[in-house]
Order: sequence, then structure tokens, then C-alpha cells
Amino acid sequence: MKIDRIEAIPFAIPYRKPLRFASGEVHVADHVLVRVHTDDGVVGVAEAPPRPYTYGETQASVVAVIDELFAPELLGLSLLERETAHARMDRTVGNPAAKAAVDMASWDALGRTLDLSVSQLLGGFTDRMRVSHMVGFAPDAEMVAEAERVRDTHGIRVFKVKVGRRPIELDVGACRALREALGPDVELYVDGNRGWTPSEAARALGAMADLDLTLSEELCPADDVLGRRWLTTQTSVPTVADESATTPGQVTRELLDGAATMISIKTARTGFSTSQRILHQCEGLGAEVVIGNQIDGQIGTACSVAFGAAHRSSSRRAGELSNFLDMSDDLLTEPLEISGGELVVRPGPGTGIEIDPDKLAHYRRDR
Ligand code: MUC
Ligand code: MG
Repeated sequence: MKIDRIEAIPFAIPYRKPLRFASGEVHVADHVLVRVHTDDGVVGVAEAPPRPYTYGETQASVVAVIDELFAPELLGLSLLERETAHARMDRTVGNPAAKAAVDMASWDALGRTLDLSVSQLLGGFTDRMRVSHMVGFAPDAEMVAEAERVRDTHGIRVFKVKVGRRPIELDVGACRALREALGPDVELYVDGNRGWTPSEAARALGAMADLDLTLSEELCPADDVLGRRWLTTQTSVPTVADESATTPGQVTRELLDGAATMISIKTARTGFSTSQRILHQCEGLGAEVVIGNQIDGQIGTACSVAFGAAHRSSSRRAGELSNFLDMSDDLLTEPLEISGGELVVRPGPGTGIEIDPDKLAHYRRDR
């Protein structure tokens, strides 16, 4: 059970269509495959999706921090020495996606060693989650067509709409077009990726008051300290902290500050170990959570659903588990399938996924 090698393999898979949002856009999944090897021949896998516009990481920085700092510090540790592994990685500040991928690949290796599912090891509450699909910026008709396509093809009935453009009427119009086309029975919520000021956000929420939005995520930056607190008092729509609350301390600050009423948990940035701490912290504080999407590929999505389904409070809401559908390909031997609006946890040991060696050879960027 001792870690004897950690690989960080950069790969790039084009998107069929880009995902655009207030803080950036994604055309290519330039992620890093992390493989944790043990001395008894077990290999655990996970992926790190670098998001420079959110956390400052790049594909090259993820590879470098794993190769140069984390791997030398973790070699020789048992898969059960998670606290020590995290203490050593935390000597380096930041780098959330790199740390999360090492954590999840280690859990995967542990599950494979024990011949047990990671989702069951984490909590085993259910074997599936309802799926929420993120709709990025595009002309209204394209946003509506995309939502209708994923509804008709995969049965998805929950949509997170990207907002945060100026003038606010662009997004108010898009949300209105989606509500009119999809009818009253689908769930709609919005994510601003820090694009608006608090006053713009309040005006936009006011203009969309009749659209039955269920959540409003990160409409303005965390540094708008008083503005965010004020905004939360202006709206009855729960406010979700996403990129402003990526550590347990930030979660406490956002919630106790009144700057947010709910927390987005993303395994892509807090792995399984820290995500579980945050989930339990939110349960203790009485704050709801949503399983978010860091624009994950299928490996990351398999990890998100394994975590989300493992716990009662994270499986309650639809998880954001479908944006891999925008990618032109992926690395798994058997693709994930969303049907009836649900994604089932992969059975089998670990996270239950297998990497296709031919696909990896084709998409890897280090050879
Ligand atoms: C989201 O929920 O914000 C966009 C940037 C990122 O890091 O995650 C996505 C989705
Ligand atoms: Mg978000």
C-alpha cells in the first residue's frame, strides 16, 4: 500500500463547442491525468482540470508542482497516511486542482487495493445523482437549443445558466428565453463567475424575479465584502459561494459573513478528503451544498458522482455532472452515460473507471 510513483500526464482533448462564462472560456480540455502507483502494483487515477482564471493553475504548473514538489514528498507513504500526505502537500500554498487529483488518485488506489468502491468507502448513501447541466454564453436561441437537446437526449431537467455579462439585460433575456422554452417544470439557476457588481446583481435578480430561479452563484467577487452581504439580504434566492469558498476557512468566512447561504463543493479542487471536511462542516453549520463542476472531463465527473452520491446531503440536489458532453472524446474505455436525467456511480473497485491506453497515447502531450 506504499506510494512508489506518481505520474502527472498532460493531455488535450478539443471541445465540440466552447463553454463561455464571465471569467473565461474553454475550447480544449487541457487537463492532467494523475496516476498514483503503489509498491504492490495497484494504480489509482484522477484528473486535474487547470483553471487559470479561477485558481491560477495551468497544465504546466500542475505537472511541475506534482513532479517537483508533491511526488518527492509523498513517495514511501502508505495510502492510509492521508493526513500526512495532505500536511506535506499543504506546505505548498494554493494549487488546489493538483492537490485534489493526487488525493483522489490515492483514494482510487486504496479502493482498488481493498477491492471496494470509493463511493461506498466515503459513505455509500446512494448509487446515483440527478444531473444539472451548465449552459454557457451564446445567442439566446443557441442556449435554448442546447438545453432542449440535453433535455431530450439525456432527460436532464435542471440547468445552471451562466450570467455576469454587461449589460445585465443580455442575461436577463437569455434566462427568460430558457424559461419560456423549457416551461415551468425545469429547474433554472444562475452563476455569475464574479461578473457583476452587487448593484448590477441586485438589479438582475429583480428583473428575473418572475423566473423562479432556485440559486444564484458567485454573482460578484469575494472582495466585495459588504456588497455581497448586502446582496444576500436583498434576495430570497439562496446565494451560493463557489470559487470564493475553496477551503474550510473560506467556507466559514463566507457563511458567517452572510455573504452566501450555500456552498458549491467541487471534487476537482478539494478532492475527496477536503470535500468531505467541507460537507460535514456545512452540515454542522446548517448550510446546503451543491456538487459543482470545474468543467470536468469524464474522469473528474466519475469522481464527482462517486462523492456526491456517497452522502445524504450532497446527493439531495442535482449535481453538475454533464459538461463532458461538450468534449469531442475522453480517455475512458467505457464512456459515462446520463439517462433519465441521472448519472449512476461506476460500479467496481475504486472509482470504477479504466483508462483506454490508445486514447491516452493519442491525446497525451508529453511525448
Ligand atoms: C462554475 O461553476 O463556475 C467555471 C470556471 C470554473 O472554475 O468552474 C466553472 C463552473
Ligand atoms: Mg460557479
